[in-house]
Amino acid sequence: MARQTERRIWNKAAECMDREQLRELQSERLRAVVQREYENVPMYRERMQAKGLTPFDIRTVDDLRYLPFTEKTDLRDQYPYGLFAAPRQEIVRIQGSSGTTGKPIVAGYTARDIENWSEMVARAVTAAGGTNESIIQVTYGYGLFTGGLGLHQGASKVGAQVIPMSSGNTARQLMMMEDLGTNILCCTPSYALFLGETLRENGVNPKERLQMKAGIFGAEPWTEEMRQRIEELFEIDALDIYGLTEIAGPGVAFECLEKHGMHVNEDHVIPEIIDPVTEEPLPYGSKGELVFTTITKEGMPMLRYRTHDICQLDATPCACGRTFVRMARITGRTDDMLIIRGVNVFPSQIESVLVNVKGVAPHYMLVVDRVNATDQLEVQVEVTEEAFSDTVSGMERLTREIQEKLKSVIGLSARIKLVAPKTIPRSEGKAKRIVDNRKL
Ligand code: DLL
Repeated sequence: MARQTERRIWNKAAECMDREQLRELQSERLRAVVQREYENVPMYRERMQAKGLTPFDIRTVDDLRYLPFTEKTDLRDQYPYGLFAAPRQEIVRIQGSSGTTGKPIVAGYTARDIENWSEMVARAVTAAGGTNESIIQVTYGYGLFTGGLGLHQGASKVGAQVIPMSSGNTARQLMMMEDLGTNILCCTPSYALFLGETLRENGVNPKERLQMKAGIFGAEPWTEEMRQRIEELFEIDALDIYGLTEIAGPGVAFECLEKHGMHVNEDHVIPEIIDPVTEEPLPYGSKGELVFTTITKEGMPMLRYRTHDICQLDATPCACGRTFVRMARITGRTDDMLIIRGVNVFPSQIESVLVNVKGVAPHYMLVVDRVNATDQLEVQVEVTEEAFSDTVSGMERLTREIQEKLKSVIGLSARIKLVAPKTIPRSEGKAKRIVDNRKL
């Protein structure tokens, strides 16, 4: 395929900016965001004061290292509005994601935040070949999750015809793809794989019946092998997109056609790689934990947000002409968060449900597998001695109760397996609660 790199850049002035100039811009924006946090968010003011810092101490991006970190638990502790840095009347949107226990974490956006976020996604859509001629099917979930609305806004910004399918209903997704002539599909890579396999099982030859050209896939880790398989199934270019609710949503970084890492939108966020244990910043090329500081956000800016995603940054020039650094695929996490069917799940969320169910003991094991390209979660949980001697219908009732409560907290259906007392292995150190059989 002939590469039309020039036409595949949405905002050349920003995306191909000279790196010295970018550094200046980042420093200027960093000063403004630090000032905003210090004035409006007590948590940040107190943390800076505890380190003996005032906003005047942060002059350039080199001073970033002195700023305090932010953790997901801070969003939980400040839930819902404690980290908002704009007045109520200026917040026009709330999005959310899983917290570490029962409550979600929420992010607030001003109108300008939505505009900037759309800009970031528009760059990703353009890199995938999206234009005002394109038909783009958004199969990420709409709602608090940032995937649906995020891709929708970016695709609308480039003027594409958007089909807001949201997730689920495979037969309908494939029907619309064929009938409406979708060119770009946006969904999780595992769902893309499932859609592609279903398509082939139905005997559809994409070259004859579809108009598909590319896919923008993210929200969960995937591999080069998965990319190849999806590309073969649909005969498209499959590109990665990364993001997280705390920082904006999808579009924090996106892949170009070189398929060699995702360009980080560095005029809106500053990425760092740190050693997760010593918390010291590491040079480009080192593997470590990814940390972001937002530099244009108004609603809920973040200083040095620890993503717990493990990856590397590459600052060498990219053949596409963009100058933004590239982040490698996410290879793991420094915490125990799982991503199941694109949904973030913490074992602590599941535990918070189980401790409130009468008849079960707080001993459990999570077994994750991928069957027919779809993630399956099994929760094995021990019942108490009394519940164990209950009738079959009593056990069924218990299973249903756990299933329903879990669904309402984590938003996913899980298979519940009740097991006899004292059968889940006890560990002497840190409990091993996860068996992940997916081959990533
Ligand atoms: O998953 C935002 C998103 C939506 C990204 C659609 C891409 C496409 P959260 O629900 O807050 O936001 O989850 C963020 O998901 O810290 C990573 O662990 C993981 N993640 C997101 N994108 C990727 C990716 C959205 N491309 C968390 N590869 C992040 C690997 C990803 N992991």
